[in-house]
Amino acid sequence: MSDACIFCRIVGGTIPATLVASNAYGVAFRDLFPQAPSHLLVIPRRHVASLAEATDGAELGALMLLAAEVARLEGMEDAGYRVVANTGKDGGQTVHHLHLHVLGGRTMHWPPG
Ligand code: DGP
Repeated sequence: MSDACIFCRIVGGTIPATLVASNAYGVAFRDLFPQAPSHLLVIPRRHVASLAEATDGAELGALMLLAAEVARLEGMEDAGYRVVANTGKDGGQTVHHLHLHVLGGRTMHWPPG
């Protein structure tokens, strides 16, 4: 847990966020700058800087299951949705605490920008 990390502070409750779901390993909340009608972020409770730093398969599995759960809660299961982990500079990562974007509610395009 780092006081300098926005997402650690959301986990700790010192920065407000709209929480949607959680499990033992992670929490899911609404993105402050949504890029789709439904845009959630799924993050680990402990500080992991990015997917490149991840080492715990149980943690990553739990985060993916939480992403699927929030997609179900948002009613996106049938129409589909996208899960993205921007990683590092070329990946476009701006917050250096591992997070899965869960995007849906509209048709996604490929290739991404
Ligand atoms: P990325 O660019 O992949 O690192 O995505 C970071 C996302 O985090 C971006 O979509 C905006 C979101 N975000 C940044 N600061 C906050 C915040 O304080 N609260 C919430 N809910 N989302 C945030």
